[in-house]
Amino acid sequence: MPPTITAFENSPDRGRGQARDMRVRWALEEVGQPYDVRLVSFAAMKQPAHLALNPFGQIPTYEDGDLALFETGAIVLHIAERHGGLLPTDANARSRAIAWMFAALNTMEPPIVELGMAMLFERDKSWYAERLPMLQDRVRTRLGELSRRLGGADWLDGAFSAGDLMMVTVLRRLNTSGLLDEYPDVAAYVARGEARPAFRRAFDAQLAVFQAASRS
Ligand SMILES: N[C@@H](CCC(=O)N[C@@H](CS)C(=O)NCC(=O)O)C(=O)O
Repeated sequence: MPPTITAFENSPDRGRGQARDMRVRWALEEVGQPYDVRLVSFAAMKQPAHLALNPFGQIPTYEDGDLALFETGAIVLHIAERHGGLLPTDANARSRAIAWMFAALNTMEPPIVELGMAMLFERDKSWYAERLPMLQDRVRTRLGELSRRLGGADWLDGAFSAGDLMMVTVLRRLNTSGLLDEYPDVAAYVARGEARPAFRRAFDAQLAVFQAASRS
């Protein structure tokens, strides 16, 4: 039996591949592991059956035999550890790739999510215009640091790894902010990730879900 992941039945991102099941789909595609998808509604995500898989009532989850996981970091790491192709074999390089996964989730993603939330939900608030530049600058700081570290390299640390996969999915959340355009090398890094055949397959699969939901 292939592993089963959960994803939005009707993703609020309208198939743009911003929902976090995209990370897990991409990782599974990179390692060539077929998978099943169970689509869930917002209401179902808050019901006991889903809460047993993810206590926070979120997607994605991952089930494989008697293992159930939540949190994309843990799921992608699990996939990368059990299949070749997403983590280097050298022990130190492997640890560095995992460090980049944590950096994507713990250092890059928080200010990016904060900005995204404000742009989505605070536009009509009196403080929005004043707060926005501060949120943008926090993201710019991280993008500048990342750009300096990339230093024109294709990937963060040698060959493409789960660290890049996680970083690219986090950076893609900036697609509508215009901020990536200010860092052409980071934008090119994201584009390199998006050009990978495994990314395309994952993207098309989640887009097909949205298109089917729109037709019904
Ligand atoms: N830290 C979690 C975040 C999961 C998350 O935020 N999932 C979103 C979709 S991308 C979700 O389920 N949102 C609906 C909700 O929180 O009710 C992870 O990386 O798995």
